Amino acid sequence: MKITQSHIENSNADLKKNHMESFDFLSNQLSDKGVDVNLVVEKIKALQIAIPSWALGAGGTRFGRFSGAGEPADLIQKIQDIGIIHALNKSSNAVSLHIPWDIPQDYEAIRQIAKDLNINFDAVNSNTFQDQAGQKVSYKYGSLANSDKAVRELAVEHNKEVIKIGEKLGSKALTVWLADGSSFPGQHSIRKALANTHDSLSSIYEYLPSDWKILVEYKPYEPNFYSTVIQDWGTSFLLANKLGPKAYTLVDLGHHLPNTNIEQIVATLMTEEKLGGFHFNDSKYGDDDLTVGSIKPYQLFLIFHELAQGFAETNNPSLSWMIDASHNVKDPLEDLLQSVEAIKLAYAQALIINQKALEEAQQNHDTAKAQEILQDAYRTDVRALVSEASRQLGGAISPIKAYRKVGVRNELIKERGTDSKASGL
Ligand code: LRH
Ligand code: MN
Repeated sequence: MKITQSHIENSNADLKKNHMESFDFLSNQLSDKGVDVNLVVEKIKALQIAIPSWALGAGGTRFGRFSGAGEPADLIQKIQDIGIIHALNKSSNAVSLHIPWDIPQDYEAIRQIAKDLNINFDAVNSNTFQDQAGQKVSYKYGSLANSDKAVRELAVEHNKEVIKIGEKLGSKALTVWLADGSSFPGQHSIRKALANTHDSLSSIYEYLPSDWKILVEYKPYEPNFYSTVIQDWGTSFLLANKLGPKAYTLVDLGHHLPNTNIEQIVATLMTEEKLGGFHFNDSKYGDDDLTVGSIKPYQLFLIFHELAQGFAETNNPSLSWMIDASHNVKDPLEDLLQSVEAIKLAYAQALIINQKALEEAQQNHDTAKAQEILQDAYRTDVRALVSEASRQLGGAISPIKAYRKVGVRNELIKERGTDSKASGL
């Protein structure tokens, strides 16, 4: 099924009057505070978030998976689903593929469908955390870090294959996340594992096309539960620096130990111009891969505060903005629509912060005033700004209301049946 302009107009017709009143009221309030509302709306319109190809079906845990209905059964249907999301919110014009879960069978067909739906190809993800059928050696004890040279070589070859696939689709970045580590003290040499990883990444780096980036994703634990070779931002940053100018750190919001100050990590990486991108999600405990902004919206706001300032005051290059989520109970497309909305809301709140007044308060060590300035922006209901940005781009004032009004899931079930199952996590 495809979202048509009349689908959008039907949904917007119900909401337009209230929306324009809210937008006008908010615009006047913000203009009185010296905010350039048009500039803020333009910046929100320019923000595009890539959708993960592995999160368009129901996710699961080791305790089970409750399959959804009308799931995309192949890559073409996945790109069609991302086309539905992008048609509704005009802010999801890219897909991030995971290989081998989503190897294109017909490149020309995939490129054509993506082009028709205005979908680009963001970073491609390698996978050396699962053994493939017929694989000669196993990744059970690691891949790029493995003490066994043959395993490391296989993992390096896989990453080169992933780059080749990405090149055929127009992608310009490779994301490497390693499950490599140990679950018991003494299981492997922590220093040798890190040295092997650097060695292997160097071989991949040499193979990287000149206009590509390699995004090094870190994670403190799972599936290994004692040590993970690339466990934190410092290790990723260390490797990215050793590899060279095309290597950057990727921040997955769920990959931090409790109470980690993620916005400080973002600020530090931007100072070093080594922030490469994000895997947005939210979590209460571990790598829960929940809807963005569903658990810690204030943290997301503080991260976008650092991003907005970082882009104004550092030369950190443009980022790969991507979601990485898993949907155990929600409709995957609704979950992704809510995540993109939450990201745009946090960005809008960050863009209306009175930076000048904040710097003055910081200079005067007026901590209470600084908090007042920050939370004035956070406590401003900016939903009308985000809706207006979508409306001006020809999207839905409320993407999730439009999704339900059109009855997208029922249409997909009519087309695909209830048993089609999406590959991925
Ligand atoms: C690891 C991770 C990584 C992906 C996977 C799907 O937890 O965040 O980004 O490869 O999820
Ligand atoms: Mn991730």
